[in-house]
Amino acid sequence: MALNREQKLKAYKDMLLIRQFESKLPVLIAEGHAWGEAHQYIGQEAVAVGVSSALTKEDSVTSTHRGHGHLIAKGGEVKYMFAELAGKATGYCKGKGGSMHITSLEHGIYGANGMVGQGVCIALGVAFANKYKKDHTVTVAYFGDGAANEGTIHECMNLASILKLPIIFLCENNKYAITTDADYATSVKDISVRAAGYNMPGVTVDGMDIEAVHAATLEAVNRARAGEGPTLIEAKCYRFFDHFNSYPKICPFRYRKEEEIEEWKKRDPIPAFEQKLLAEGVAQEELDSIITDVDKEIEEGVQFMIDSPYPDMSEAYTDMYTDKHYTMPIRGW
Ligand SMILES: Cc1ncc(C[n+]2csc(CCOP(=O)(O)OP(=O)(O)O)c2C)c(N)n1
Ligand SMILES: [Mg+2]
Repeated sequence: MALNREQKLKAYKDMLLIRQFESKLPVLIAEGHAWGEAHQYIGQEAVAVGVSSALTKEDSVTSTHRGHGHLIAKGGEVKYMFAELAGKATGYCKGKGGSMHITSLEHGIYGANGMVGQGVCIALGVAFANKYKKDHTVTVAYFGDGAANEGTIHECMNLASILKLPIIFLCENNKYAITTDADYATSVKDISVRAAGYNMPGVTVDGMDIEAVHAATLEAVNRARAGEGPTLIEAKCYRFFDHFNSYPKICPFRYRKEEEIEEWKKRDPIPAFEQKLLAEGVAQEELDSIITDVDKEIEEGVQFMIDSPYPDMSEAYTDMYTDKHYTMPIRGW
């Protein structure tokens, strides 16, 4: 079923929230509020939002190192996300997960993942458990074009197929794995054709078009819920910025042409969707008020992050899966 008016406006808001969250992040890192690297999702918003618009709250997702958009699209609140990225006690993982391991089981997010491809293995376990419980939920395993060439993905697709697991393999083909062009590193033009090798449907969809992503995901969701097993969806998209925020500083090597970036930016999913909504009769004022709401949510989120405390020192070893015997004693603690 196509998105209705209310769902479309929600999707528009979610795409803007992701864009604004990701735009704010390098600023917060430069100002010393947040830590680490930011793998920005800017340019790919239509994928996460299109996928989540076909899921229910109970459905699950495993994410990647470029995972902020996946969590926001699944209902994550930006204030707890900012706090997490700043290592604050109020963050989704009490400040201990950070950008690349942010998790919120309440939203069905079984973690972002710094290990490329490994979220897919976790998704397989989640889907297996849910099939066993007969709860009719679906799990989406996000991975990139780079991850698509890792062995683990292929093992997971085979197992999911023979066990008919309710899982969607969602490949975000943004054309690059750090600096490696998918056209060079991948044996096929469309990654979706690999589905045939695992006896499951495979489809390539325009990842810059939120409604196209929604439609393809919904079909796969219906199939999974009906017990018919997995689907591979390849969403062709593009990241507008570099691999992570400070990447150009450590690697000035230009691996893509400015003209290519400009061409993709012309297909920016947000203005494209905005034009579509206006053509369908949504008033500019309504879109403006959504923009104002998003700006406010971001501003309040940043303030929440700044006002939040760091975790207490006594929390250093709680919620951790580290054997105390193998941790290094830290001087002065
Ligand atoms: C197992 C593993 N190998 C290598 C890396 C280093 N690494 C981090 S991101 C990345 C590229 C991933 O590309 P892709 O899957 O296309 O995701 P994208 O960054 O484009 O979203 C690599 C090689 C890693 N983190 N984990
Ligand atoms: Mg990629």
